[in-house]
Amino acid sequence: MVHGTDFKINDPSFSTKAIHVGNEPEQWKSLAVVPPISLATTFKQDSPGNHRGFEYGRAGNPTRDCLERCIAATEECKYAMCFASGLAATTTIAHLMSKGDHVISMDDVYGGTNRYFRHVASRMGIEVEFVDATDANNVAKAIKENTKMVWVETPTNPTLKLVDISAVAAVVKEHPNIFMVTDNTFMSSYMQRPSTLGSDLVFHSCTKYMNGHSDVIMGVVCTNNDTLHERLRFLQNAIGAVPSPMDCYLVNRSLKTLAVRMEKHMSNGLAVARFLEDHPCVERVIHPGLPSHPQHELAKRQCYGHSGMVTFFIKGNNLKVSQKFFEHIKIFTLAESLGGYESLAELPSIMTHASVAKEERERLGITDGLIRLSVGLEGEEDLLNDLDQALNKAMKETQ
Ligand code: P1T
Repeated sequence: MVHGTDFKINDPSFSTKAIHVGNEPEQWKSLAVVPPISLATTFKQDSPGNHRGFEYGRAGNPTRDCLERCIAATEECKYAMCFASGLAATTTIAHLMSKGDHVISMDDVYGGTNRYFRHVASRMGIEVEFVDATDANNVAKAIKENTKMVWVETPTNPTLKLVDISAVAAVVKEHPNIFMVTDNTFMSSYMQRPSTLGSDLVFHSCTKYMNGHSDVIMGVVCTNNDTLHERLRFLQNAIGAVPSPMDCYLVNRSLKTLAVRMEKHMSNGLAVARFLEDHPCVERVIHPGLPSHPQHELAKRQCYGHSGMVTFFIKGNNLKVSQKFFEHIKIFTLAESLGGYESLAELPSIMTHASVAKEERERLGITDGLIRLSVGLEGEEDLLNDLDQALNKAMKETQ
């Protein structure tokens, strides 16, 4: 584990599962060590309705099946179901509800999740209420007769607030009709496993760390709950927002290096956070691994470490200075998304969270001077030097 941190000790068998579960050569006649990409959309039946596990590609596909079994193992879950994007997974989860149901969502979530709840789910008669779930009491207070789902994201995108998963799960468990979903995207299954803390469903945008190469859009939902699994498996086929076999192959391939990638994301991310904390052109740095993070103790109790996500407020905290910073970065690339091997930087107020109303952004602290970094796997010194020169130039040119 990275120098100077004392997060929970991780499962020493994590990589063994990520490499082998669902990838057993014995499942193929050829004994292929790497699962084949099965492009077939349909599968021969022995007699009508009598098949050997696969019938039609939307309902099930051998390459997707390998990936789903592998992800389930990394999340310590019985089941995983993959979707064509993170938002396709969100949409499918939302179909677990009916008109008139009430949803409690963490107030600080990915802009697209916020947009889906506010402008899509709500138009289908689902009532969505946003609360600050950093305090589990706020969730308890918001529960109503018709509450069906509690949705949390931790750490949040982009302000890196933490939700105490066990505390919220304890509130939810008092109400047998309510299920809890945890968006684990910012951590990957290597750094945090919400099902072990009581979350009924675990969600990822696999587009991020789980794939880690910025070349696949995909989502996944994991669970140990047989009833939720059965319904979601039905919806996966009935709604049909499934990923392609090629994408399933790529994400399955990427999981083999998840542990080593995450360790390096964490060490580079912490080096960047510590560097920025001492930089004269930075107002404040947010990183759960820093003692200055208000929920540092919770982070150490809940997580096995942190990813490469670092958020900071540039000095001046305005658009002019952040725009100059983005003009000068060279190794960091100005782009949306996160979790890939390459370092990215973005301005949530104008990019990933532009769909969140201005007043709401201001209340959450998503200002024009809040810069989000997805620290990649490049050389640490190169990353620090790049940030240093871009910050210094941004300051000089705006004074
Ligand atoms: O992009 P997609 O695979 O559909 O996943 C949506 C999503 C869900 N949850 C979290 C926490 C996310 O960060 C995302 C996607 N986020 C970005 C594209 C971004 O740059 O923040």
